[in-house]
Amino acid sequence: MSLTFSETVTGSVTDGVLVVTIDNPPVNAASADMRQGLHAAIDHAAAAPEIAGVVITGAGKIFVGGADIREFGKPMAEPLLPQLVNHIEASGKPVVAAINGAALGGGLEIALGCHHRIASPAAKLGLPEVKLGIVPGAGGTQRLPRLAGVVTAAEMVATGRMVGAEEARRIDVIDAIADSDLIAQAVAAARERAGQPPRRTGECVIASVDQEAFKKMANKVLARARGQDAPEEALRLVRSAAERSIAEGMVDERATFIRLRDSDQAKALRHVFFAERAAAKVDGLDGVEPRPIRTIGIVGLGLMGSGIAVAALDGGYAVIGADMTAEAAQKGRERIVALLDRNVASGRLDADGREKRLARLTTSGRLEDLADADLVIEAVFDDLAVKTELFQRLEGIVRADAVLGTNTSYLDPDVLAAATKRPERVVGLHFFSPANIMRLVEVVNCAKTAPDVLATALAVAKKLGKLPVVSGVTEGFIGNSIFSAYRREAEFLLEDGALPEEIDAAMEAYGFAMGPFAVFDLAGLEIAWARRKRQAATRDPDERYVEIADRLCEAGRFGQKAGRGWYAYPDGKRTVDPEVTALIEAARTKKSIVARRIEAEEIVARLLGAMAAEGDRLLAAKIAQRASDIDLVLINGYGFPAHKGGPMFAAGRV
Ligand code: 3H9
Repeated sequence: MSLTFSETVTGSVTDGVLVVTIDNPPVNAASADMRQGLHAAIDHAAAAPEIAGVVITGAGKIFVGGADIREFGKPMAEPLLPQLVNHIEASGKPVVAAINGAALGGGLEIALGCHHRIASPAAKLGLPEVKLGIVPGAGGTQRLPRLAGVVTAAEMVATGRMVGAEEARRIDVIDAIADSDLIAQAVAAARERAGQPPRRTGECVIASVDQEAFKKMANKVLARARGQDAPEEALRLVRSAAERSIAEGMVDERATFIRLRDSDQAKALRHVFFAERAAAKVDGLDGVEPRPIRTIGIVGLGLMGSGIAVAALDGGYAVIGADMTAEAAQKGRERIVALLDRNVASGRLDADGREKRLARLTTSGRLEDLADADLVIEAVFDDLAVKTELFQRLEGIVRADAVLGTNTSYLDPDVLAAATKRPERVVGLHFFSPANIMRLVEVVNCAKTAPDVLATALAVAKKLGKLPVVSGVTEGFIGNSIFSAYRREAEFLLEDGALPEEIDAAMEAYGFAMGPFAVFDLAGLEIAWARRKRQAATRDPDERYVEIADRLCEAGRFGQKAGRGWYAYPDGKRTVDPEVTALIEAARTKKSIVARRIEAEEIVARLLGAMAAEGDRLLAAKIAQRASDIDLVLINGYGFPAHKGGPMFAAGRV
């Protein structure tokens, strides 16, 4: 018999156990209707003598994706999620969570309120609330440490890290992994526990806390959290779970949750969350099927190419890495192996995973060996003649339907495409270095790119675990266009009176991991110098042009690798260099600029303003589809602090 508890919650009785299914697409979020339905289901079981226990599961591939983020900021209907979780935990009849897929945030909190947890092998569990600028608000900070211990729980809550079923079992967050039929196993578990006092997580005693381990973990987490409030609050709440009752802990947790939920950081991070989902929706691609890609060819196995190769191997593809000579290909192979080894050393990859990846890799010094590739990505020297010749040679090698991707940063991919016989198969795939780590890929929709080629590039980037953002063609695409505007304004600030260390300090206090001048030094100054020299002949003489960077390069100050740039690096440590200060002062004098003191607030406002103005230009020119795409590019490729939402959000453009 089928029972209906609400629009999103139904039940059926199997073997005397009420199996409750949450069906609230797309992610079974804990909406008001879902909470009411689940509450009613528990009441129904309590009142029905023929029911021995309850199983809670989710329809489809997800258990519960968390609280409904769209309800944040609106008045909440009862039962609130913490009330619901307490109600489940208080049930006199055993309640078993059959975790069929992702149990995240409020979803895991519901599972923690159950008396027994069984997960399917593919399930993912976690409390990712800090990624939304909040802490869990339905007991997660109090119940997770009662199962996993304070240190493990605090690390999970403060970083938002998800764990798979294996790890969840190891740290006692779940009781078992289902072999085959999850629901049958959960029903059997409920029957077995019928009539016994339920094991309530909230009544478990917390094991004593290893203070040293906690401190070490907390320092690491806080160093990465720079300026964000939620991770610190998460650490505090989990730690104090060991020192007070769950009721007291939950009052504090709830108050903290509400305070953070209404904070600017949380608003910014919610914007980022929805921006990521919006970026996947690209005009003109509805119903367009990507081409099937199994084998990815990569030409040029330098730093960028080998990073892309590792990303492609991680994504499950067969990879053919090619370079101009057998020797260069061998060097590339060694680079790829070294990157995999590094992942093994850091625990991100196991030995088996390394072997499986290497079995899918071939390297060659002959382009002809790319014949089987479904997609070839070139990552050779950023020179139009070199890339054009390469694409023309590839045309004689790969199948007619193979896709050609270019990783150029500054060249015009339309010119490159026009030099080929089938420009419709050319697309830009602009990775960021190190390509196996950085999440952003600018997918460049060239003038002639076919819709299914664009869809293919997006699908591949997604499978590599990347965040693809579509850009139109303009010099530097979205990211480097904005970054150029940022650089230009930073140099104006120098002339006007600020020093590199003051500008960097202001931006670092704002939330950037590194200020602009530290970044220039890290990236090296010579490429931008070469570009400025190329542009010199066509530059408008009335345009404001700051020569200080040219003076630095002329003095051989090419950045951190050279040991000197905007800063000096004695023993590798970034240090203010009076020689640079003198160069800046000389440049001001030459232009008769009287330096004035510029406060951090003005520095931040001017740099953000310059970025947003360039963003406006990109939107008007339809280079970017939407303001939030620009925010994602800056956050994921250029270190813009996510908790400020990106330059367009910060400037009120969203
Ligand atoms: C929380 O739980 C607080 C509690 O502690 C306290 C409460 C008191 N709500 O990602 P996808 C939408 S905070 C509303 O492409 P996937 C999403 O916008 C929450 N909507 O799917 C998209 O909509 P559209 C903690 C949500 O299969 C659609 O679902 N939980 C929510 O690749 C598909 O999303 C999290 O932070 C939501 N919670 O991945 C988990 N989640 O189609 C956040 C998704 O209109 N969610 N949507 O663009 C995720 O990580 C992924 O969505 C998930 C599925 C892994 C679940």
